[in-house]
Amino acid sequence: MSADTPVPDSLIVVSNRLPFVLKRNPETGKLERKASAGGLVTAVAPVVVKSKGLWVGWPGHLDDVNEPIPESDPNDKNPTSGLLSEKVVSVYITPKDFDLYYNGCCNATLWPLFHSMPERTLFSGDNWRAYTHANEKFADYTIKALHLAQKDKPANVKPIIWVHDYHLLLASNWIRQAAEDADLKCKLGFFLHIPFPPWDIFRLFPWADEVLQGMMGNDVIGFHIEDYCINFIDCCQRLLRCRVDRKNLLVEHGGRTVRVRALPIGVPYDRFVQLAEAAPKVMFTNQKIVLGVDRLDYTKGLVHRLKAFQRLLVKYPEHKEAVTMLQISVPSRTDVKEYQDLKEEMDQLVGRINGEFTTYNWSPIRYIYGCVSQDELAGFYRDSAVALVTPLRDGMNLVAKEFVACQINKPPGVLVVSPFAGAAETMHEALICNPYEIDEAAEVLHRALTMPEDERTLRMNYLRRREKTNDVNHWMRSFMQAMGSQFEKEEDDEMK
Ligand code: GDG
Repeated sequence: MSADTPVPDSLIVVSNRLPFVLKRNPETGKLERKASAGGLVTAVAPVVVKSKGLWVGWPGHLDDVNEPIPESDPNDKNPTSGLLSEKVVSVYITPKDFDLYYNGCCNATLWPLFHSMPERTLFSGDNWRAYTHANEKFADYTIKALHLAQKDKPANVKPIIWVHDYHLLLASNWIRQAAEDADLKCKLGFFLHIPFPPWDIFRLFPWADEVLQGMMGNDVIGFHIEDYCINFIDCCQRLLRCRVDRKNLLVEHGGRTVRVRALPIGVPYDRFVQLAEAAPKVMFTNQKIVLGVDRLDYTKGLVHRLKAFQRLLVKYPEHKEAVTMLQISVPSRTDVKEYQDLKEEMDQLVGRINGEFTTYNWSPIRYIYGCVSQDELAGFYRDSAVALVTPLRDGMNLVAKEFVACQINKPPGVLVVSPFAGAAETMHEALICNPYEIDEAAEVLHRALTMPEDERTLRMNYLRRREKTNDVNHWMRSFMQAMGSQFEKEEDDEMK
């Protein structure tokens, strides 16, 4: 948290998962708490702690729901360590309901639909009902948190409730209504971490109106980029018949005005620089590394990326034995069939490409299906010649930004970004590559691998400067400011 981050009266964060993972130690039988090192938690948790706020979320499947959440290790320097168990509100959902809500509606329906992939989208009434039910539960627990946050505080305290992501699109409206009924004051904000699709895709969802009404419970809604804001405003106008102001990004609904804002997320830049400074040199190869780092997800364009690399080796054989592709694929949503199929496809493709090109002392692709430590990751970011960030669709993409932060070597490497990632909106000096055009993608990769040093340096300097300024603390600050000014300027917001 930076010194000038506005600290609200009390910040209540609501997200699908709590900001740490609980695991039972098989030897002691005790629950243990493992911190999350993600940028979101790093930026947000200290503000929750400082504002004496709370975090509402699902703790994982627990056999005994009355078992207390363990405290973190007092020597632990992680950002959630000040988040004591009484500052955490656990949302309990039965395993069966959680499966329909999370694997079903969230990951088999909303995820592909919001990434504009309707052919992968499963429409199921049962899943939707479980989603509705889960959102009601999250809303109930948030109201409990609001009671706790206001206990022993002056009557004029107005906590900020900040709801995150596509898992909780409906919760805000119920929170608002229940808070009003109980005469509890609060401000409500929402941030969507994935794209908001265009109207023509969004309207395919049979319960599209309900989703929009749920979101309308907020005072401020943040998206990564302006395109998503415009898509959302379009949907409100066309499906809910709201009055909208596109210039000022305002939507009027039920006598209230909701502010829509483009607030692009950043990364903990300084932390990645420190990790890159400390990481040992990557020793496994003396070839140039072309790096990919992704959750194993069909939106990330992994199959297209491998095919582009294969094409590069055919078109430009001079890269054989001179370049190695390192693809780190973190297992993700392994209960969902689409993800199991993708794993199968990737395993086969890696095998085919390696079979086609491997020589006595070189294999073109090193494929890690698993998670590496953040220290190790920083070393890979630093020592790679090219990072390929080529999703078919991506809300933002933090890997592009983390790579740039870790590029401390001179001369630096090259960032290649898909135009379909939110990151491409601001990372103007990256090489842009349409992942669907395999031939063209191979050309862009060749260009990146042969780019002169001075051009690499110039591009990387601009990229690094921008990401350092617009880091994750800047994002946090911008959201808090957007929330704060909502109430200072309430009267100005009324549309003429
Ligand atoms: C959603 C949106 C948006 C990856 N492999 C390892 C590892 N990672 C970390 C990276 C990065 C994170 O995972 C991935 O972040 P992304 O932004 O790329 O993607 P999503 O998970 O899909 O996130 C996305 C984001 O929310 C934030 O708003 O940018 O568009 O889809 O931080 O470093 N970390 C470690 N080992 C790995 O092997 N330690």
